[in-house]
Amino acid sequence: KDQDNAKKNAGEASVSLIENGMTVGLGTGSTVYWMMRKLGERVANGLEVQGIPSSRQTEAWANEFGVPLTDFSQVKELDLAIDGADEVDQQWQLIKGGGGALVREKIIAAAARKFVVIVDDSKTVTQLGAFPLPVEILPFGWEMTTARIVELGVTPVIRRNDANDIFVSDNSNYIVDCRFGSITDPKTLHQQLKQLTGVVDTGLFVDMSDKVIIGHPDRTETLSE
Ligand code: DER
Repeated sequence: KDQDNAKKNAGEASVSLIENGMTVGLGTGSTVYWMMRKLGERVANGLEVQGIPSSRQTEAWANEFGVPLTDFSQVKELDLAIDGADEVDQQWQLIKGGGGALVREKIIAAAARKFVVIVDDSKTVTQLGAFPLPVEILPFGWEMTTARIVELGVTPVIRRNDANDIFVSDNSNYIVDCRFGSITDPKTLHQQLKQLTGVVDTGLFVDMSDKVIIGHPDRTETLSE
Protein backbone atom coordinates (compact mmCIF):
# COMPACT_ATOMS: atom_id res chain seq x y z
CA LYS A 1 0.00 0.00 0.00
CA ASP A 2 2.80 2.39 0.91
CA GLN A 3 4.60 1.55 -2.32
CA ASP A 4 1.40 2.13 -4.29
CA ASN A 5 1.03 5.54 -2.70
CA ALA A 6 4.68 6.29 -3.40
CA LYS A 7 4.24 5.37 -7.08
CA LYS A 8 1.02 7.39 -7.26
CA ASN A 9 2.68 10.44 -5.71
CA ALA A 10 5.61 10.32 -8.12
CA GLY A 11 3.42 9.67 -11.16
CA GLU A 12 0.94 12.43 -10.38
CA ALA A 13 3.62 14.98 -9.49
CA SER A 14 5.25 14.57 -12.90
CA VAL A 15 2.08 15.70 -14.69
CA SER A 16 2.55 19.25 -13.41
CA LEU A 17 5.61 19.47 -15.67
CA ILE A 18 3.43 19.09 -18.78
CA GLU A 19 2.52 22.45 -20.35
CA ASN A 20 -0.24 23.19 -22.85
CA GLY A 21 0.67 22.22 -26.41
CA MET A 22 3.52 19.87 -25.45
CA THR A 23 4.36 16.60 -27.14
CA VAL A 24 5.21 14.07 -24.45
CA GLY A 25 6.93 10.69 -24.48
CA LEU A 26 4.88 8.26 -22.39
CA GLY A 27 6.83 5.56 -20.53
CA THR A 28 5.71 2.17 -19.32
CA GLY A 29 5.01 0.55 -15.96
CA SER A 30 2.91 0.83 -12.82
CA THR A 31 4.28 4.25 -11.86
CA VAL A 32 3.53 5.56 -15.34
CA TYR A 33 -0.02 4.23 -14.86
CA TRP A 34 -0.63 6.94 -12.22
CA MET A 35 0.93 9.58 -14.47
CA MET A 36 -1.37 8.55 -17.34
CA ARG A 37 -4.45 8.61 -15.12
CA LYS A 38 -3.65 12.12 -13.86
CA LEU A 39 -2.76 13.31 -17.35
CA GLY A 40 -6.14 12.06 -18.58
CA GLU A 41 -7.83 14.20 -15.92
CA ARG A 42 -5.91 17.28 -17.05
CA VAL A 43 -6.81 16.60 -20.68
CA ALA A 44 -10.46 16.36 -19.63
CA ASN A 45 -10.00 19.79 -18.03
CA GLY A 46 -8.73 21.28 -21.28
CA LEU A 47 -4.98 20.55 -21.42
CA GLU A 48 -3.81 20.21 -25.02
CA VAL A 49 -1.13 17.53 -25.32
CA GLN A 50 -0.04 14.79 -27.68
CA GLY A 51 1.75 11.68 -26.47
CA ILE A 52 3.86 8.96 -28.04
CA PRO A 53 3.46 5.66 -26.12
CA SER A 54 6.44 3.39 -25.38
CA SER A 55 4.35 0.21 -25.31
CA ARG A 56 1.01 -1.28 -26.27
CA GLN A 57 0.15 -1.21 -22.58
CA THR A 58 0.68 2.55 -22.38
CA GLU A 59 -1.21 3.01 -25.65
CA ALA A 60 -4.16 1.18 -24.08
CA TRP A 61 -4.00 3.44 -20.99
CA ALA A 62 -3.90 6.50 -23.26
CA ASN A 63 -7.07 5.32 -24.96
CA GLU A 64 -8.67 4.47 -21.61
CA PHE A 65 -7.85 7.84 -20.05
CA GLY A 66 -8.35 10.00 -23.17
CA VAL A 67 -4.77 11.09 -23.78
CA PRO A 68 -4.36 12.04 -27.48
CA LEU A 69 -1.63 10.16 -29.30
CA THR A 70 0.71 10.95 -32.17
CA ASP A 71 3.84 9.33 -33.61
CA PHE A 72 7.29 10.17 -34.90
CA SER A 73 6.02 10.81 -38.42
CA GLN A 74 4.23 13.86 -36.99
CA VAL A 75 6.73 15.33 -34.49
CA LYS A 76 10.40 16.29 -34.87
CA GLU A 77 11.19 16.05 -31.17
CA LEU A 78 9.42 15.58 -27.86
CA ASP A 79 9.27 18.42 -25.34
CA LEU A 80 9.33 15.96 -22.46
CA ALA A 81 9.46 12.24 -21.77
CA ILE A 82 8.24 10.75 -18.48
CA ASP A 83 9.10 7.19 -17.50
CA GLY A 84 9.73 4.86 -14.60
CA ALA A 85 12.84 2.88 -13.74
CA ASP A 86 13.88 -0.24 -11.88
CA GLU A 87 16.96 1.36 -10.32
CA VAL A 88 18.28 4.95 -10.14
CA ASP A 89 21.79 5.58 -8.82
CA GLN A 90 23.28 8.77 -7.44
CA GLN A 91 24.41 9.92 -10.89
CA TRP A 92 20.84 9.34 -12.08
CA GLN A 93 21.97 6.44 -14.24
CA LEU A 94 19.15 3.96 -14.68
CA ILE A 95 18.37 0.33 -15.04
CA LYS A 96 15.12 -0.02 -16.96
CA GLY A 97 13.31 -2.81 -18.76
CA GLY A 98 11.54 -4.62 -15.94
CA GLY A 99 8.37 -4.05 -17.91
CA GLY A 100 9.91 -5.27 -21.15
CA ALA A 101 9.60 -1.94 -23.01
CA LEU A 102 13.20 -0.70 -22.80
CA VAL A 103 13.84 -0.41 -26.57
CA ARG A 104 10.95 1.94 -27.33
CA GLU A 105 11.43 3.69 -23.97
CA LYS A 106 15.03 4.52 -24.88
CA ILE A 107 14.06 5.76 -28.35
CA ILE A 108 11.48 8.04 -26.72
CA ALA A 109 13.84 9.23 -23.97
CA ALA A 110 16.51 9.98 -26.58
CA ALA A 111 14.01 12.00 -28.65
CA ALA A 112 12.95 14.21 -25.72
CA ARG A 113 14.41 17.59 -24.77
CA LYS A 114 13.84 16.71 -21.11
CA PHE A 115 13.72 13.17 -19.69
CA VAL A 116 11.94 12.91 -16.34
CA VAL A 117 12.22 9.74 -14.24
CA ILE A 118 9.43 8.85 -11.80
CA VAL A 119 10.20 6.26 -9.15
CA ASP A 120 8.96 5.10 -5.79
CA ASP A 121 11.57 5.35 -3.04
CA SER A 122 12.45 1.65 -3.26
CA LYS A 123 14.23 2.25 -6.59
CA THR A 124 17.07 4.55 -5.47
CA VAL A 125 20.41 2.72 -5.06
CA THR A 126 24.01 3.68 -4.42
CA GLN A 127 25.19 1.33 -7.17
CA LEU A 128 23.28 -0.23 -10.07
CA GLY A 129 23.09 -3.97 -10.55
CA ALA A 130 21.10 -5.66 -7.83
CA PHE A 131 18.21 -5.62 -10.32
CA PRO A 132 18.95 -8.03 -13.20
CA LEU A 133 19.84 -5.99 -16.29
CA PRO A 134 17.32 -6.53 -19.14
CA VAL A 135 18.88 -6.84 -22.60
CA GLU A 136 16.69 -7.07 -25.70
CA ILE A 137 18.05 -9.47 -28.34
CA LEU A 138 16.88 -10.71 -31.74
CA PRO A 139 15.17 -14.13 -31.74
CA PHE A 140 17.27 -15.29 -34.67
CA GLY A 141 20.38 -16.95 -33.25
CA TRP A 142 19.49 -15.89 -29.70
CA GLU A 143 21.46 -18.83 -28.32
CA MET A 144 24.60 -17.47 -30.03
CA THR A 145 23.92 -13.95 -28.73
CA THR A 146 23.44 -15.31 -25.22
CA ALA A 147 26.75 -17.19 -25.49
CA ARG A 148 28.47 -13.90 -26.38
CA ILE A 149 26.96 -12.20 -23.32
CA VAL A 150 28.25 -15.08 -21.13
CA GLU A 151 31.78 -14.02 -22.15
CA LEU A 152 31.15 -10.78 -20.22
CA GLY A 153 31.00 -12.90 -17.08
CA VAL A 154 27.29 -13.29 -16.54
CA THR A 155 24.62 -15.96 -17.15
CA PRO A 156 21.73 -14.39 -19.08
CA VAL A 157 18.28 -15.80 -18.30
CA ILE A 158 15.76 -15.73 -21.15
CA ARG A 159 12.63 -13.96 -19.91
CA ARG A 160 9.47 -16.08 -19.92
CA ASN A 161 5.83 -15.15 -19.45
CA ASP A 162 3.39 -16.64 -16.92
CA ALA A 163 2.69 -19.54 -19.28
CA ASN A 164 6.44 -20.24 -19.26
CA ASP A 165 6.72 -19.38 -22.95
CA ILE A 166 9.55 -17.11 -24.05
CA PHE A 167 8.42 -13.48 -23.54
CA VAL A 168 8.14 -11.56 -26.82
CA SER A 169 8.56 -7.75 -26.72
CA ASP A 170 6.41 -5.26 -28.64
CA ASN A 171 9.22 -5.36 -31.22
CA SER A 172 8.88 -9.16 -31.55
CA ASN A 173 12.23 -9.68 -29.85
CA TYR A 174 13.37 -11.64 -26.80
CA ILE A 175 14.73 -10.29 -23.51
CA VAL A 176 17.46 -11.82 -21.35
CA ASP A 177 17.89 -10.71 -17.75
CA CYS A 178 21.55 -10.48 -16.70
CA ARG A 179 22.49 -10.64 -13.02
CA PHE A 180 25.69 -8.59 -12.91
CA GLY A 181 25.28 -8.04 -9.15
CA SER A 182 26.94 -4.63 -9.11
CA ILE A 183 27.66 -2.39 -12.10
CA THR A 184 30.51 0.02 -11.37
CA ASP A 185 30.77 1.44 -14.92
CA PRO A 186 27.33 1.42 -16.58
CA LYS A 187 28.53 3.36 -19.63
CA THR A 188 31.24 0.81 -20.48
CA LEU A 189 29.03 -2.18 -19.76
CA HIS A 190 26.30 -0.77 -21.99
CA GLN A 191 28.79 -0.28 -24.82
CA GLN A 192 30.22 -3.79 -24.38
CA LEU A 193 26.72 -5.27 -24.60
CA LYS A 194 25.38 -3.01 -27.33
CA GLN A 195 28.18 -3.87 -29.73
CA LEU A 196 27.48 -7.62 -29.56
CA THR A 197 25.92 -9.08 -32.71
CA GLY A 198 22.27 -9.87 -31.97
CA VAL A 199 21.85 -7.33 -29.15
CA VAL A 200 19.20 -4.69 -29.87
CA ASP A 201 19.60 -2.54 -26.74
CA THR A 202 20.14 -2.70 -22.99
CA GLY A 203 18.24 -1.43 -19.97
CA LEU A 204 21.16 0.84 -19.01
CA PHE A 205 20.03 4.46 -19.57
CA VAL A 206 23.30 6.34 -19.19
CA ASP A 207 23.54 10.16 -18.96
CA MET A 208 19.90 10.49 -20.04
CA SER A 209 18.01 11.62 -16.92
CA ASP A 210 17.33 15.35 -16.53
CA LYS A 211 15.09 15.16 -13.47
CA VAL A 212 14.18 12.47 -10.94
CA ILE A 213 10.93 12.56 -8.99
CA ILE A 214 11.04 10.23 -5.99
CA GLY A 215 7.69 9.25 -4.54
CA HIS A 216 7.35 8.49 -0.82
CA PRO A 217 4.10 7.26 0.75
CA ASP A 218 3.34 10.75 2.06
CA ARG A 219 5.29 13.15 -0.21
CA THR A 220 7.49 13.54 -3.27
CA GLU A 221 11.07 14.70 -3.66
CA THR A 222 12.26 16.24 -6.93
CA LEU A 223 15.95 16.13 -7.91
CA SER A 224 16.96 18.26 -10.87
CA GLU A 225 20.07 19.92 -12.17
O1 DER B 1 10.29 -1.42 -17.82
C1 DER B 1 10.55 -0.25 -17.45
O2 DER B 1 11.64 0.35 -17.71
C2 DER B 1 9.57 0.42 -16.55
O3 DER B 1 9.74 1.80 -16.57
C3 DER B 1 9.75 -0.17 -15.21
O4 DER B 1 11.03 -0.51 -14.97
C4 DER B 1 9.25 0.64 -14.05
O5 DER B 1 8.32 -0.16 -13.52
P1 DER B 1 7.34 0.24 -12.34
O6 DER B 1 7.02 1.70 -12.51
O7 DER B 1 6.17 -0.66 -12.60
O8 DER B 1 8.08 -0.06 -11.08
